Amino acid sequence: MSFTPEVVARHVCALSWRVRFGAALIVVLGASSTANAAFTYTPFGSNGEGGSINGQVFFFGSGGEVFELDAFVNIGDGGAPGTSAQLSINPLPAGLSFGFSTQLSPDETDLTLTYTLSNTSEATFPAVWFGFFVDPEIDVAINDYFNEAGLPFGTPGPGGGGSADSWEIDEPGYVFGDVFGNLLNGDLDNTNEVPEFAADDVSLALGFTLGEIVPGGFATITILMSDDGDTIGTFALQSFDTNPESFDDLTVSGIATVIVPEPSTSTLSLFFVAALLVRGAVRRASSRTGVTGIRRPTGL
Ligand SMILES: [Ca+2]
Ligand SMILES: [Ca+2]
Ligand SMILES: [Ca+2]
Ligand SMILES: [Ca+2]
Repeated sequence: MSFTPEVVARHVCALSWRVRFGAALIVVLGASSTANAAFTYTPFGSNGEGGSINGQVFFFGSGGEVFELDAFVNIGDGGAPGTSAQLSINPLPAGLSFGFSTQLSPDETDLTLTYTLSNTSEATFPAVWFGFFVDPEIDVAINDYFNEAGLPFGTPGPGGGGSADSWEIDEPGYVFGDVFGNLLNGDLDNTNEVPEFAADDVSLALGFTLGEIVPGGFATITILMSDDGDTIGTFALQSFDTNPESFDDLTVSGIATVIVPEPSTSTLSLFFVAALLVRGAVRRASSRTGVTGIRRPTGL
């Protein structure tokens, strides 16, 4: 990303907030101690948005915090770039309704986010894509957020349900990363731009190709955020601090399920009545012609 005045202002704003937040962390938490101290957070936004940039206080481990958390929905209308709905600020495509819920594990080390996309229209959405984005920071008060790195592990899913089938680890777009643009395009680049030897500000994104959602059908995307390394499915991304004195990490993984509705009771009834009518008509025709409809094998 180029250093336009808007980008510089955004970065300065983010940095300013982070410095203030870091000072608060020093007061509240003191120095980083042990990892796996659990998630603590205030309520998410109505569309599942989270993190301080979205007005939420969201801590993990002993010194981790979420700066931004958001989701993106792309309905593949011709594959044109920039067509994703960013759920914190954009309305969903007409005919697609949205649900969001959270569940914290009893030991508070794993937070499950559940997103549901339902087709309430009478037309099929032929190519739906869902993207999850999180910008975590670790021990900002001690060593800032520029010394962090990411790591993908496991095998991405095939698409159409299952584990994330695309991913991205990148600087979140304030300086050089292209992950935000890729989320808006519904097209992650499956590249880690912040490995351990090139530590910087880390953000993580998972993409799920959901494919077709028929009328009455829906898709559920379950995201597991873990501060003790737990995962679901076959693929995950992890963010960690390269300072050996900073022990926290954040692991994200997910599974998507696409549901095609069963025929409704009324539809089944109509089908049953139609089948009976056809059967009756065949019998009447058979009685007139003497054909039973069942042929014996010849020669018997
Ligand atoms: Ca756990
Ligand atoms: Ca750090
Ligand atoms: Ca990238
Ligand atoms: Ca970050």
